[in-house]
Amino acid sequence: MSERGIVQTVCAICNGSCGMELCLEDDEIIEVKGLKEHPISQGYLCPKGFAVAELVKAPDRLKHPLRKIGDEQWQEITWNEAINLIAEKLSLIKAQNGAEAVAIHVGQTGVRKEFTPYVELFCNVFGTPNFSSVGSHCHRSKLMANKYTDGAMPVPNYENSKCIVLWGYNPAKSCPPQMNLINKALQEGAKLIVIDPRATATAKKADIHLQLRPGTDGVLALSMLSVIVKENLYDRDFVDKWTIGFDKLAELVAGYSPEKVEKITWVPEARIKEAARLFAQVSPANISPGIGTELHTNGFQVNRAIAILQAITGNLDINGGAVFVSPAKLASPILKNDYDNKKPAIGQKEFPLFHKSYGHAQANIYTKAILEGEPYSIKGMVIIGSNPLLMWSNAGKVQKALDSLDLLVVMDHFMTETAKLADIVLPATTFLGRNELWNSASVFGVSRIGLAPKLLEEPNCLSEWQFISKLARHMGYEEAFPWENEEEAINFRLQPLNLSVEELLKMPAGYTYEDSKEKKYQTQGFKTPSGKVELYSKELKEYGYDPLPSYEEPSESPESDPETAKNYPLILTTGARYLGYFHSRYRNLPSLRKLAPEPYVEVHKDKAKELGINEGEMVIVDSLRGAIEVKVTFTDEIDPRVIFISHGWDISNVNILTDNEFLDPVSGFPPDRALMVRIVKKGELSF
Ligand SMILES: Nc1nc2c(c(=O)[nH]1)N[C@H]1C(S)=C(S)[C@@H](COP(=O)(O)OP(=O)(O)OC[C@H]3O[C@@H](n4cnc5c(=O)[nH]c(N)nc54)[C@H](O)[C@@H]3O)O[C@H]1N2
Ligand SMILES: Nc1nc2c(c(=O)[nH]1)N[C@H]1C(S)=C(S)[C@@H](COP(=O)(O)OP(=O)(O)OC[C@H]3O[C@@H](n4cnc5c(=O)[nH]c(N)nc54)[C@H](O)[C@@H]3O)O[C@H]1N2
Ligand code: SF4
Ligand SMILES: [Mo]
Repeated sequence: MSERGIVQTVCAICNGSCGMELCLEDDEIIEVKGLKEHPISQGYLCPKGFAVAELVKAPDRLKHPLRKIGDEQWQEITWNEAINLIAEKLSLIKAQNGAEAVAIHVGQTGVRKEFTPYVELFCNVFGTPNFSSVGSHCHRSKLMANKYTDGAMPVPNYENSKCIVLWGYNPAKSCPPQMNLINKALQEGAKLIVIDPRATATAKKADIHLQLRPGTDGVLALSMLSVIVKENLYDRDFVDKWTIGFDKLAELVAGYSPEKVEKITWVPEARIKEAARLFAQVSPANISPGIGTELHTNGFQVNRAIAILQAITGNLDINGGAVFVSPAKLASPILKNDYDNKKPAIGQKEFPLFHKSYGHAQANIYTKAILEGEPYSIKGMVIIGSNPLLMWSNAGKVQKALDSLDLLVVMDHFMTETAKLADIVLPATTFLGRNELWNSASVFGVSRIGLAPKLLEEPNCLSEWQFISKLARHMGYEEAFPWENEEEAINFRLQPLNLSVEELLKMPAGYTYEDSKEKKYQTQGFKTPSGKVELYSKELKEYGYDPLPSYEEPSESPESDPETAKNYPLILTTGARYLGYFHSRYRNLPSLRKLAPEPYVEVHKDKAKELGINEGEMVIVDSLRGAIEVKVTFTDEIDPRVIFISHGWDISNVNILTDNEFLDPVSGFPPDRALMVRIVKKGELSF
């Protein structure tokens, strides 16, 4: 007899962690609902959450491990066979080229997921320093900027805020439960400033929208600082007691008057002043920097300048400002400094502070290692929950690199463009098929941890933890991988909290591990070398970087390279999020595909007229890296000098156009949001 029941869990697709209620009959999802009792999402689910049954049952889900036996020809194999083959090949590469010739990459799927530290542990015991994650192009540029300014990344506390700045961040699309909190604050009278090259729906409801040239965020921030310093709008007491380097900062920002910066950013001088005054005078206030500030060659320093705005206005670690919330203290399985060899990780030399901060390789330059043997060759890669062919910058080069590996293993739900290049493809469970801890600290500033339990059996699929632990044990690493199952491994992680899986299962709303307190720095100081907010960072200077958040033009801009701009006169920004998609995911799910059926280049109609192109026409967009064909749609939301293309499509893959040569010098992040391109009518460019 079939068994039907209602179960509660948390959606693990994005960081929103919405409460979810599923009606299950055996292993079928009969109904998906938002969980009304969930303290943050309160019953909300976005279209992706509602599509979870479609995802689980998608007819094109991978159902078996596969081994490539010819061009687009695959043979079904068992998990044991797959693990044997992978272990054999990894050992061979290690014997012939050294363990460092293997790189393992975990994509967005692994962010804050339980399996990720175990994958890193596998790299440790295998002996490769080349573990990398999506942190190579997501979030870490701003995390590092905050680390080298205030010691840690504070989380905006929207609920109590009177002024909210969304800076290259649009949670209406990227994290709706956060947008719901922001909307509540706005209803209670909070002011909204949006800094975005696009007049998004969020920008349209802002009190002030600064519509800047993509990639000029840094100089805009310096100019806002110049107004705040000149007009004495900063918190003098906080600055005197808790910062170092204010005089040097004041000297720097004095050179960036709004009058001068208007010409660079395209933002009218009066608006820059208005925004600076509003932000500094309405308290408490906070800034949420999004990926729009990070995916630039100057993204690290942009985020230093933003962090400084947050700090010197006295909005750090206060309710309604941005607060420091510790992550839950979990046991880490990662073995530090236990590599067989001492080869540096890929990117360690080029981006030493990135490596020092995370101990990881910088995936954006794997292509160089693979194709040019610089600083040494990578011969094998295991890619878990990532789709580099569509998501990594300079995709043409990425394809060449992945194609030339001796071994490529991809673990995914679907036969993605990247999986098609693999030697072995492994079918993963969805988040409903594995045990998963969730934590609200870094997104909502709430010190709460909980468990989303395994709810479904997904035949022939393994969770990532199961795969990596089976592979490790098969290769003789039982000592490092003593856990018999996922539950034991999670119990190990929970030890410092004195909690267990069993106990967490009885706490559907989660366990609160810390009381929130304001101004913790008054007793503990800031987690920087000086214990203060470092407006001037000696450590940055020691590493050869600018100790102040100076502004550099993007690597590709009409200002930095006017010669190239003559041929490539348009500025391309890419990747702003669509509610129904998650990067390259879900174009195969009908309920989501119908929300955005095809990719477009968005062009202002005045520019289209000038170029003689029509709505719906296929054109070629060309950059210094490559060219793609894409359909034109008109928009009046962006400046005529800027065009926008969404990311994640296999047809019209915008990452063919993006760059992985000129990267942010501190974080190694790629410039996906400000590049020089041109639009050419079809037939006018051989392709
Ligand atoms: N539905 C959905 N949600 C997601 C994701 C998804 O793919 N789909 N991805 C998740 C991930 S991994 C991330 S990192 C987050 C990102 O979430 P957000 O940080 O909100 O990122 P985006 O929506 O990509 O970009 C935000 C805004 O940046 C603007 N922008 C573009 N260029 C610039 C610039 O040069 N300067 C400024 N100031 N703004 C610019 C864009 O116009 C856009 O409105 O979203 C997460 N949530
Ligand atoms: N041009 C441009 N490029 C960008 C960006 C941009 O704004 N513009 N944004 C960048 C950012 S912020 C990010 S985070 C990256 C994201 O880059 P990726 O991490 O490569 O992005 P996804 O498309 O989410 O790839 C995830 C893959 O994991 C699979 N998957 C989903 N769930 C699971 C699971 O539970 N287990 C396993 N094993 N696989 C699963 C999906 O099917 C998909 O193929 O892209 C970056 N690339
Ligand atoms: S916003 Fe959507 S994808 Fe994100 S957690 Fe909520 S339901 Fe899931
Ligand atoms: Mo991201």
